Amino acid sequence: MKTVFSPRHLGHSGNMELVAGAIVPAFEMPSRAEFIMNRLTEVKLGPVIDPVEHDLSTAAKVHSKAYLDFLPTIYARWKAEGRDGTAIPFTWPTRGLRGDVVPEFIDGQLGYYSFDGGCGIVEGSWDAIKSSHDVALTAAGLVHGGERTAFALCRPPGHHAGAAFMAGYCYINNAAVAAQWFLDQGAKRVAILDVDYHHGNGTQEIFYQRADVQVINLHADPMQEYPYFLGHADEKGAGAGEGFNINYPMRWGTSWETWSAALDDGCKKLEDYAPDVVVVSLGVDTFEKDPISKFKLKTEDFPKIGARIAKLGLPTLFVMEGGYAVADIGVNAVGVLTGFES
Ligand code: Q9C
Ligand code: ZN
Repeated sequence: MKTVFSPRHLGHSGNMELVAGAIVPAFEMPSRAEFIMNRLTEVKLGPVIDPVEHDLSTAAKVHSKAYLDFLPTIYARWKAEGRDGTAIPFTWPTRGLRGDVVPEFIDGQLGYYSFDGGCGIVEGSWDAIKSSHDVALTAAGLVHGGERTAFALCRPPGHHAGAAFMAGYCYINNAAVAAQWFLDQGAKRVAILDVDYHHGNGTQEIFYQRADVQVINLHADPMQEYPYFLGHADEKGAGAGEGFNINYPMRWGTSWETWSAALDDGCKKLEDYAPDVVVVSLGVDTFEKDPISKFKLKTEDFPKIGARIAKLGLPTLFVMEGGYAVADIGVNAVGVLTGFES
């Protein structure tokens, strides 16, 4: 299996986030990608190639123009206010406030175009975000070109980013852009299978009213876990998209037995949908030792995830999402990929 990877992710370094009442170094850190790279080299997964630059025309079909115009400008505007460090939002247009007027000042705009304080921006963030987007599209190109599978080693991740907001370490929704790109190349139906510990709220929102992308999410119950405000089992899609969004919320403490039953059910629904291609939002924060998560998957479980997905017999693009047990992230993420190939 080929991997697409860009060292430009390193621009997104030194980022901070708001956790439990404190601004702390972000759990989503550069070493995550480096551990995955080291592991896939160690097991000789296959060639690692650089991304090809892509313009934002596909991204503009899943994100708003205003949001995509805003993202690259954030840090320069932050600095222009005499600030340094991480640009972090602190105020949001919640219920009862005006969501239809975009404020002028940078702090107001950061709030307007975000969901939480876990999506800071530093000097090199935009370049890394753009490279992550290019990684996803380049890997999608490999699958479109006839490879059975490819691995987009994206950093930063994407699945919390919605049409017009960043959230939870995510800025551009790489998996959503890739799915849209497959459709633009002639695919009739694309399935996104999101196995990250957290609900992929951004992906759900983007495709909620559409029948051409089936979105299947396995995740921690939003009653207990971030993103809290989306990801319930009764969210099934709307309008033309009704029936094409499927959520499997699971309680803290979930281990392989329960989780794999949900995966199996999701895979059956995916087969019924008969997509031309599968995009896997690959998070490994379901791991028992993940520092911000509360599922109990073990290292030996990850290859079984890959094997189950392989059984679908469909062209499959893996897009890296979360996973914060840095010392184990390489073995676990690459475990899914080798399990797929076995
Ligand atoms: N107690 C992804 O996995 N913050 N994003 C949690 C820690 C949100 C995770 C705070 C976690 C977002 C791509
Ligand atoms: Zn996650």
